[in-house]
Amino acid sequence: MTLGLFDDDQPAAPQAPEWLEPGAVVLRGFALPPAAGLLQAVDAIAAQSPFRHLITPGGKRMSVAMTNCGPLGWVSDRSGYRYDPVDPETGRPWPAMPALFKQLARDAAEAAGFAGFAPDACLINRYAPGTRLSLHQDRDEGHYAHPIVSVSLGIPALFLWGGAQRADRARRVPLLHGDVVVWGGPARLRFHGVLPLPEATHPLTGAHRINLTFRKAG
Ligand code: MD3
Ligand code: FE
Repeated sequence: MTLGLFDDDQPAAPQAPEWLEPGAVVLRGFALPPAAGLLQAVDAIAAQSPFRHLITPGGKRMSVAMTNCGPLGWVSDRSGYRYDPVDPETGRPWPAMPALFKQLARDAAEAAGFAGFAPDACLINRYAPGTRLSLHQDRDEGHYAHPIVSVSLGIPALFLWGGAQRADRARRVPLLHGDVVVWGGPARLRFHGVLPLPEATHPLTGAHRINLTFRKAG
């Protein structure tokens, strides 16, 4: 068997969708064809709105570095979480969402049964070795009717897929370079997180994992 830790192990042919539960589906390798272009676009976005470590309402510095593109960006500070049309760091609108991003999000949502997905927010998370994202729910978007599309690039991570309560047992789902997950309907309010990223390097991202999450937030 293959561990799937390297690009060379990843099949070129489309993989069958893996359902985690109703409303949550993993599309293995769905973003492999555009991956290099996606990462180039991330660099261009970060040149305008740099990655930064946001502060939680509780005053803690998040270990994930974040930026955004599109009409709305997710931000956190001492006053709370919100979607903001302006990057508070630059005082300017977030960089535009590249056509490549919009098309990928739309195609992935359609492959999961959500036709016509048109996200207005793309949160870009950057993980370095040791970076983790503790269990949380995504509740800052009003539109639970729309799915969330997440794209994993670079170093593989172990994603935690929990239940409706924080204390519910979480399963560990490996997310590799090029994997896309679509979360909709009943799965939208599940607790989820990411285990600390291992020390590793990836040919396209070096010592990082990049995750794009596309949402309809406005
Ligand atoms: C399940 N990001 O940004 S992506 C987040 O890998 C976030 O960076 C993780 O959780 C990451 O909020 C996980 C997968 C994901 C994104 C949003 C979800 C899973 C989700 C919303 C609801 C349920
Ligand atoms: Fe989340």
